[in-house]
Amino acid sequence: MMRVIVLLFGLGLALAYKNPHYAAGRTTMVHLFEWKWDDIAAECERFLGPRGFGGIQVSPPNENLVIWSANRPWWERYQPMSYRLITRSGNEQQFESMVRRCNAAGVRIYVDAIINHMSGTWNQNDGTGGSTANFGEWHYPGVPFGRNDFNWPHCVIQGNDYGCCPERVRNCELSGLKDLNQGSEYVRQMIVGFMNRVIDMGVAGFRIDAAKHMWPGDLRVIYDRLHNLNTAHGFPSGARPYIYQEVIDLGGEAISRDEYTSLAAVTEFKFGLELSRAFQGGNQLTWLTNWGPQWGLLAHADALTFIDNHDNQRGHGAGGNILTYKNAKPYKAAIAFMLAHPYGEPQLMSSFAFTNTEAGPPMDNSGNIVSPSINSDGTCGHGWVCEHRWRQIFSMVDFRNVAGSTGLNDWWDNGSNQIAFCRGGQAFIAFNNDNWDLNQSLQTCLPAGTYCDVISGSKSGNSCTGKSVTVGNDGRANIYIATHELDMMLAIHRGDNSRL
Ligand code: QV4
Ligand code: CA
Repeated sequence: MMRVIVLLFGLGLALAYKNPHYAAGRTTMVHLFEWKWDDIAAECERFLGPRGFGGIQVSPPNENLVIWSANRPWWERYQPMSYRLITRSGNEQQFESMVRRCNAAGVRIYVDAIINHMSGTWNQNDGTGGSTANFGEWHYPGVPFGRNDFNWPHCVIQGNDYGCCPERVRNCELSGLKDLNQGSEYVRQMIVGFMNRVIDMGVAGFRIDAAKHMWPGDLRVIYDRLHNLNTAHGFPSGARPYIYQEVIDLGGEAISRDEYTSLAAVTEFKFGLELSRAFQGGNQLTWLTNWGPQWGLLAHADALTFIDNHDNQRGHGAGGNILTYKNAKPYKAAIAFMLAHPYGEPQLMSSFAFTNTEAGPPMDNSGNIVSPSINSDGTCGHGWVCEHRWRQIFSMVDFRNVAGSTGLNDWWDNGSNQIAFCRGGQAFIAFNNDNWDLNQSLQTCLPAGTYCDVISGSKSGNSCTGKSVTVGNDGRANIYIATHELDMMLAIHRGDNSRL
């Protein structure tokens, strides 16, 4: 009996960390990589809120090492100097104001928490908030941390450690980054203090960077000491933060993602890898008929899903041929499939353009980040890609919101690369990745009427700027997707933005 109660309690706690606590009717988050807090607040009010986005993962908000010797790369933000909220994205007031303004617009904020380590050793030791460090002494006065707060004996993770040796993966340094000992009571207090400070400011949860490199037992203690979400920001009382742990597990390593699913959600890296392969023709779309755990993916409730992230879009972290904004046609299709399919908790990537994989965000000569500009057609300039503002992508966020909690039904395929399916009686999508046209009468599960395809265009008054689809009394419609078209999918749904 006691054991059953303990088990149920443990299960309840784990589920508690797997709810993103989006505002009603919202389903999707976007990573606004390297954006400034003031720009994010404006984006919540002018675009993300009105367009139905659920949340934003922001870049690490705590003070990091300034690395001019590598021309201020994006990865300097993964080298903490303290837990003060001051970075190139903004200071504490700006962070707090962003969280308040985004929550007011119905958009939640998730913090990228770097709690495995501090910085590496460099010849410059200035933090973005003015803190210094004595690397040789493992001394970070901005926290403060000293020698006793790190793992000993000193060691650095080697490639083959991942195959054999969990203790080394967790207690040695990840590429020279000084490895904190989360088993220490003092270290836990510093980490929990930082996380609770931003929870109290109104954030809804965390990405746990490098979770594979920390002991699950230590993480459990840290998570269980976190405050409930702040009800003054619209969260229900007793709500636990949403936590998704970065564990790259493509198989074959000593540490598995399954060691972390009892704690909270986990990033599912196989998801983007498999969809990238399929939409580039390396696997037939027909096989997606049983997409989800049968493909070796995590259970639905455990999975934070995405096509690309800030690492693998530039060849850091997990390997594989990942689709990005640079390969737009299959990328948009893979994103559309992710957002149309009920499996997983989806996250979009919003990038700055790059050729050099180390390069930081658009910046001026002093290293200040340059804000994105917004063009008259709604796209971004000044070096920002803003995938979340691409019509084919933000329209699918709306599609997912409309589909809600419905399941998948009326799957159709042609045995190769043409597929279609419904989400309850709410929404319909078709894909054509064959090199011949799709021209077929298909069941859409929608009420009779005329609908605008939200991929090739949008609704404008009483007409469509792109294709229109006529659904008959039997729910069927003729679906046409030619190979020469800009996009390989067509999507229609109930609700104002598609139905004429
Ligand atoms: C260099 C040498 C080391 C030497 C060290 C001396 O390579 O041998 O010991 O100097 O100080 C950078 C540099 C790296 C440098 C290191 C230490 O690339 O050359 O070491 O800093 O200063 C990002 C980047 C890393 C970067 C790091 C810190 O991807 O290249 O390292 O930021 O700036 C695994 C993990 C997974 C991880 C992934 C990248 O399991 O957890 O690798 N992913 C997350 C983040 C990622 C981030 C980190 C973890 C670290 O998503 O963006 O790494 O916080 O798969
Ligand atoms: Ca560690």
